[in-house]
Amino acid sequence: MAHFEEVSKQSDLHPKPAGLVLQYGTAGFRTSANKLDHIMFRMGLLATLRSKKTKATIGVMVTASHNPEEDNGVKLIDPMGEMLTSSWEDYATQLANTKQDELLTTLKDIIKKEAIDMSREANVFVGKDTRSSSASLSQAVLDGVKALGGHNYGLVTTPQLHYMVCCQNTQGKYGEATVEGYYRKLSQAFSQLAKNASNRTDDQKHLSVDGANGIGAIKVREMESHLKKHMQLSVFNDGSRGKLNHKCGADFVKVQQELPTGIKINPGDRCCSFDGDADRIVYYYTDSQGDFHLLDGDKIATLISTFLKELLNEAGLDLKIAVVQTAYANGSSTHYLEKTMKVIVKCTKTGVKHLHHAAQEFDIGVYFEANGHGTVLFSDGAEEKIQQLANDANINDERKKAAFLLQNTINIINQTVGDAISDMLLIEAILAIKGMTVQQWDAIYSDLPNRQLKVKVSDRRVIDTTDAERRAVTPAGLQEAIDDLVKKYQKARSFVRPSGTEDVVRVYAEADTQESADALAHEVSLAVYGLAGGVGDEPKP
Ligand code: G16
Repeated sequence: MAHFEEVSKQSDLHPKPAGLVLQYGTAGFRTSANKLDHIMFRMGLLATLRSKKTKATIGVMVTASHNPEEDNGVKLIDPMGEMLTSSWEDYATQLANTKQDELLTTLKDIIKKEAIDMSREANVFVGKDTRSSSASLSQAVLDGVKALGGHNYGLVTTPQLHYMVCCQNTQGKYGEATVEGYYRKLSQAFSQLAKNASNRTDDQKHLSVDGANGIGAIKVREMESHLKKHMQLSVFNDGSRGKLNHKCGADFVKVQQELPTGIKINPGDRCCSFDGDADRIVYYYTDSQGDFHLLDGDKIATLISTFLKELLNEAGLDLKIAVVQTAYANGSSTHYLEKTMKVIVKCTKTGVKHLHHAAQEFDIGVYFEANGHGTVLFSDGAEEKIQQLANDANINDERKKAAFLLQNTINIINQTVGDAISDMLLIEAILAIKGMTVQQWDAIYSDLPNRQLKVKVSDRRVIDTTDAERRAVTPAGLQEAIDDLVKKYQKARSFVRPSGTEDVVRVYAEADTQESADALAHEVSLAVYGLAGGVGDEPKP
């Protein structure tokens, strides 16, 4: 892109449809795949600029994650494997929406504002999910980075790309920047942890995985041979037949609170679902009555933070641990974490980028969205203290073992972003070490019944929120209406927010019974429909 003429020429091959306006949302750009070619090309350009600016490798992931197969999307990954910094999200939106003949001017503006030295080298890692549109769209990204040395990783999960970007920019300190290197690092840590479990039967080692017919299924199969001794996997919805995310995957299971299609299990079997790009995971099982039980991101955060707190106690380490959640966190989980576990709990806006930043403020920050998107961050200081303790020859066996488990916990976790495969391995290791069944894990606390709904409105931007999305500021009267409805029910809570990945308004409600949660969610949906410009049929109970 030292050559603007080349940009112009290439850009003509990726024209922007007139009038189309898109925003860099919760997780980058997301919409129907057929509207995204120019966005991909332009994000290739932006990633190149970001790389020159940061003097580091930048990632571009082509995926629409939990959305239907017909959609696609793109998100940029910053040098340490984290999400693109927010000031550059604005450039992404500007570049996406600039008219075809003004592209060079916008590009030059960004270069000037950021004082980018265009003679620098750029390096961009590009990855894609299994959607049918992802091949040509990732090629459009590569066209954008073309003259500047983009590296095409092909099919990878989103967290694998985040991981490889971080490895590359830390010169291998975080690990080897290859998918094989990722498998090796995680599986070695898993084996070390699993060694500390008491003997388990094959049944206890067994886990059923719903791959959402996406990239996660392919990657977990690739990894299987590394895990064999300590884990037995059955992979369902592996993409050989069904459609991506259709009646399966983490989002379907969480929102519908039912088993995914295509999975064959017995009562009590431990199961999990990934989403379309394998950055989310939820667990579940059915009981002898056939009832479905979900263990979502809140239960995962509770399990992991309990495990870490116990290890810190045993190790005699005084490190500050916190759990970061969003408004979707079940009220029972927040209550349990604050009152019983006595850990600090923070609430941020939806989107892992917000949780990630909040978690960075603590020695150990466990962050999870209720939808199963999350990970654990260890500060440099915390890692050093754990390392020092592990190397200390004068400590007793209990402290030594705790330090060893903490070290391997750090290695099994993908600290760059939420990662279904890494989270799965950590959860499996914790359950094995604690000798805990999925039912015992589930019994730590009982979720308040809840319901999530979607409402179609003509322009979802009419809804503005505050207080980490727990209250609506506009349209006028909406929050008052929600407050009045909530008062009718016991232990009730409800909020609404515009989605950043789909063209809908999301409604969440919880209450003391499922009937009440369902009724409240429906009534709040009607209020949104009436006050925020609902389109189509009125929401039905
Ligand atoms: C993305 C984000 C998540 C967010 C989810 C839903 O997930 O990465 O942090 O919770 O979208 O966002 P919204 O409610 O704004 O549509 P994914 O798995 O689709 O990338």
